This record gives sequence, C-alpha cells and structure tokens, in this order.
Amino acid sequence: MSRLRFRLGTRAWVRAASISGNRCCIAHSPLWPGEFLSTLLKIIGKFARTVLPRRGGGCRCCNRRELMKAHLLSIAAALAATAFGVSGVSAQERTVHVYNWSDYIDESILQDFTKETGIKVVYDVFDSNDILETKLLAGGSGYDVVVPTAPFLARQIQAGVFQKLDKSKILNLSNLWPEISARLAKYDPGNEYAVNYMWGTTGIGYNVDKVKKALGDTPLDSWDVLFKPENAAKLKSCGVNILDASDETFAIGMNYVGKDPDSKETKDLEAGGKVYSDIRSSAKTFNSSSYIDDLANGDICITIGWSGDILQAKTRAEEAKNGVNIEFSIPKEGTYMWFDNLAIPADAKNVAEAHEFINYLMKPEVIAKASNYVQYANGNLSSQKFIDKEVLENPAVYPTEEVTKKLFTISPYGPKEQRVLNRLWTQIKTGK
Ligand code: N2P
Repeated sequence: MSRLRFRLGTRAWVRAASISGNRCCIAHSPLWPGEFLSTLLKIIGKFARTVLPRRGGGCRCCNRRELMKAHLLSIAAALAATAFGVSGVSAQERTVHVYNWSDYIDESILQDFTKETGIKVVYDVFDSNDILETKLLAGGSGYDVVVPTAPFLARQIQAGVFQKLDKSKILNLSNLWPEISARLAKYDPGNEYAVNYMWGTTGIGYNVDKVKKALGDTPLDSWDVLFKPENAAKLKSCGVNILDASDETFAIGMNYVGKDPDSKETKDLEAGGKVYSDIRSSAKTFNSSSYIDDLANGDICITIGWSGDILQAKTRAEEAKNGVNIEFSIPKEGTYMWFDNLAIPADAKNVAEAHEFINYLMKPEVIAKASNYVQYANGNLSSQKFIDKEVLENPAVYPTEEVTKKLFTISPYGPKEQRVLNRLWTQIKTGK
C-alpha cells in the first residue's frame, strides 16, 4: 500500500513538472512518503526553485528551455528518490507477520524488536497444530514465521510448506543447544528448515486444594489421578479439562495402557483413545488456551496441560492472590516431550524480516526473557545464564536427567493414520 503510494508520489512529481504547453509547476507532492524522501525532496526542491524561482501557487510560466530543465531535474529527482529512497521507505515500512502459539511470548520482546530494527510485528496466535497446518497447507497464509511442533514440522517440510533457512542471516544460531538441535534433526534433517523456540512436556496441572478435597491423599505423580474413571468421576464437580491436541493425548493414552506411544496401528490408537472415552463423561472442557485462566481462576481443578501453561496459571493465581494453589506433575509413567520450532513458509512475503526476527529471538538474553515469562525451556544454551534461577532450576521446566529418560517423542502421522486419529478424537469429544 505504502509502496504504491510511493510510486504514485514519484509519478505525481514527474507529471507536475512536465505539464505540457508553456506552464510548468514544481511542487512538493503531498503523496510523497517517508522522512528520508521528504528531506531529499526539500533539497532537490530548493535547487529546483533556485533554477525556477517560484511564484504564487508554486507555478509559473516558463520558456521551453526552462521547462526542459525542470523536466530533467524532476526526472533526476524521481530517479534519485527511487535509487536511494526505496531503502528509506522500506526501512520504515518493514513488517513481519508471526503466527505463534497463544501465551507463548513476553510481548515486550516484540516491541523491543521493532525498536531495534524498525520492523513492525503483526502477531497472531493459535492453540493447535491442526489449525496451523490447515492454514499452511492451504497456502497464502500471509505469515512469515510460524511455530509448528516437531512431528508436524516434519510432514510439513515433506509437503514443501517451508523454505530453507539462510543461516548466514541467523548468526545467533551459534548459541543453540546442540542436544536440542540434535533431537530436532530427527524431524528436520540437518536442521535446514527450523530453529527450536521452546520445548516442554505434557503433564497434569492441578489445583492442590480442590484435588486433595476430591481425592484425599491419592498420589499425584501418576496418570491414574485422571485416567482412572473413579478418580475422574470424583473430580468432575470441580472441573476437568482435557487438552485438545489429539496427537499428544493419544500418545499419552497408548503409553498409559502399555502400548508404544508412537504406534500408528489403529488398534493401538483405539486402545489409547479408550482412556479418554472412559473418562469423557467427567470432562468439562477440551481446551488448549483458555484453560490457563480457567485453572488460575478455579473454574477447573485438573487438566492435561503443557508445562509452561500450568506454571503461568500458577503465576496468574499468585498475582491475583485468589488463594488458588496450582502445581504441575510429570507422571511417573512418562509423558510426551515436544519441541516447537520457528520456520519460514515457502510463500512468505517478508523473508529478510523473518530471518531478522528469528535471529533476534535467538539472542541469548532475548530468548531467556521469553523463557522467564512463559516458563518453558528453550533450545538456546547460551541463554541459560540469563534465565531466572527459579525457572532454570525448576524440574517442571528443565526436567532432571532421570525424568527425561521416561519422556518419549513421536513421529508424524501419515494421512491415513491421521484420518483414523481425527475420527476417534471427534468421537471422544462429542461423546458419540
Ligand atoms: C503455549 C503452548 C505450548 C505449545 N501456550 C505446546 N506445543
């Protein structure tokens, strides 16, 4: 839009100076955008006025020679403005469109990025990989940076959805944590398309007092708390939420019943799904974003949830001083460990800005600021010296080695397997 205005401005100026006949008029174009350009115009305009002293209205009659001079001058001005002005204009107008998970950044980071680079951030959020994938596969999403979870990233790379990163433009990649990059390379061989943003686990978030009231001294270190139908029934009245993320919930369900969490066999998926259909009647909601506030406000008392989301709920409750005491547990049977990653769609319009944005996020102090706020671990080793002690030393954020051994990852679903998963999950959610 602004570039169009710039072109109009250039044309308007040239035209204004070359009115046919005996009249010539040198005028500042009101359409001309940008401080740089207006300064340039002032200088050139001043020069033009010296050659062609202005009379009332900025126009005067002039002879052929003068008209020719004005004409040439105006063309030179337009060319100069085009040559020098484009970078001036685009520095002012540069934008990056980012599509990230909800509750996943300290928004002051976006403002700081704009202050430092002049690039405006248009920031939208989603709360499921399925939503992101639908947009990416349809094409023309309009996003320059997106954040898929690893198995989705892998199949989206296969589908040609992303462009390779130009690593020469992301010098802060030198700060990455080799162990996390190696894990990510299972999904993105050679780490060509993506950079880890955050990683974490999917566990149980609960309201300590309400769950104790409902279940007495039942230990909270096992999925039994939620998956045993008799426990779920007791928790029903204080509010049970299930994360609306079928790939994860099925993997966790299959693991719970002793199957391979990465199985894609229909019978295993059915067995994993049964864990949820057995407790369906006790579930209040299937949600992956507003559940943070619901837990913080006491509207639900237990949820399957992402580590940092639960810790953010805890922080919100503490800040609200509402007496709600929240904890997160990584169940002893093990759980899913996931990786969310920054990638650039193949059809991104602002590729240079996307690289700058990723590079900025990978500054150790910047990504540490994000981790401190969202309470998720990140894949940047150099950032750890900037991470608050309470975050870095919280095993719910950076699990101990012993716990890490029980964490599993999953591979992407193929199209047919995905259809089975979708069908089963819809049946569970609708209770049919
Ligand atoms: C942040 C959600 C983390 C996404 N609200 C887990 N993939």
